[in-house]
Amino acid sequence: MSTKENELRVGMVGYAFMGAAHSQAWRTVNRVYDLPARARMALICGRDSAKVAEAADRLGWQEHTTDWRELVNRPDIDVVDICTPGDSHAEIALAALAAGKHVLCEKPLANTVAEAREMAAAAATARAGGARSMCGFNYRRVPAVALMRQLVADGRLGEIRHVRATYLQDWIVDPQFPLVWRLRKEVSGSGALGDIGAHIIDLTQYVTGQLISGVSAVTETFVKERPLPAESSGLAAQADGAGAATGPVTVDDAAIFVARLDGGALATYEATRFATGRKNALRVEINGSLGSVAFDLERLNELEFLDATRPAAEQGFNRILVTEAEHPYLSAWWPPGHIIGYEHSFTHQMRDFIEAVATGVDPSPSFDEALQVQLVLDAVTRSAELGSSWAEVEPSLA
Ligand code: SOE
Repeated sequence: MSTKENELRVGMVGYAFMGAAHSQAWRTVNRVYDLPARARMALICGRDSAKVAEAADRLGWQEHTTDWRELVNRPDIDVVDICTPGDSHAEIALAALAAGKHVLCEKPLANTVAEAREMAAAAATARAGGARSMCGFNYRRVPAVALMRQLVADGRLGEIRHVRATYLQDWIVDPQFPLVWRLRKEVSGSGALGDIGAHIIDLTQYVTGQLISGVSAVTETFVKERPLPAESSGLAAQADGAGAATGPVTVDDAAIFVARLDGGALATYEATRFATGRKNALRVEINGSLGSVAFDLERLNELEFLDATRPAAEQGFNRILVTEAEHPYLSAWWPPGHIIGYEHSFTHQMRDFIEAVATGVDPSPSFDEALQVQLVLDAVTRSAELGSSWAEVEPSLA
């Protein structure tokens, strides 16, 4: 904390969907949680000066700029929060770490393994000087997901045998949906695989404590050419009108793979933007020798738990309503039974980040952990390119 005692001055780069989600969390976190430091929304950065000025006003940032280099080098900024597309993560994070800032970077960490390795190495160097870094896999911070992890860690599931994870969306089923940045490899690194597949990879590894060691994968790009967008916008983009010029889709629309986990479990993963009717359907089921758990993001205040040690007559999946003070993250929120939503996962993420930074502890997922997810993405891509042949996940310490 370089400025006022117990204050972390945040500079955020990006103001679209993730920028708005992070702003909401920075605004809320100290109002809900009693933390050793207070986050100040000091400076927001974006390419378009009129739009970033409007975003600063709407989202609650004190100042705005169009120059991210100014942001990372300003002595009064303690934390750099990166909410841009993947093609700028590495450059901004490396500059911020070199300037001694704490860094929070959206997922996936980078567009390539080489970039992710460089970022993890820079994070290790910066750590020696007291700068902390974390990657924003926000779904870890859904209370029901954290509870799943606790149940596994407490041995309630016994030996983990199966992991079944799907993340299904449908926002590009229409072939007229334009060629937004998420569909261009040079900007996003990959398609459904890195955007939503990365979430279920991180989530399942976090919950089970086991890492994916190898995969066999298929990927597909169903719609290979799309109209160019009116402007390079996000999920709600419009095409540039009838007869618009088109361009090639250079990422996967869907990625499906089987995997082995290093603790002995077998796993299946499916990430797609073509699951017609499924909007943001992240589901995970884990089966162990003593029980099973199932989570569905569309019912995020619930967790299904089967305890196979109970008498046969009482067997069956129980619905735990994850809304109680005894559950992770929830004692600071509402009275018993009052539900929370998507945005709370980001508030919880900021809570853990602030606490770690203020107490000099490494937050998780670290850049090392995010590099490991990147190595899984890479193995999936290699396997798919080689007709689904088995691909080992490279070790992070290569
Ligand atoms: C778009 O697919 C997206 O917004 C992802 O980028 C997010 O990480 C995910 O949380 C929701 O879907």
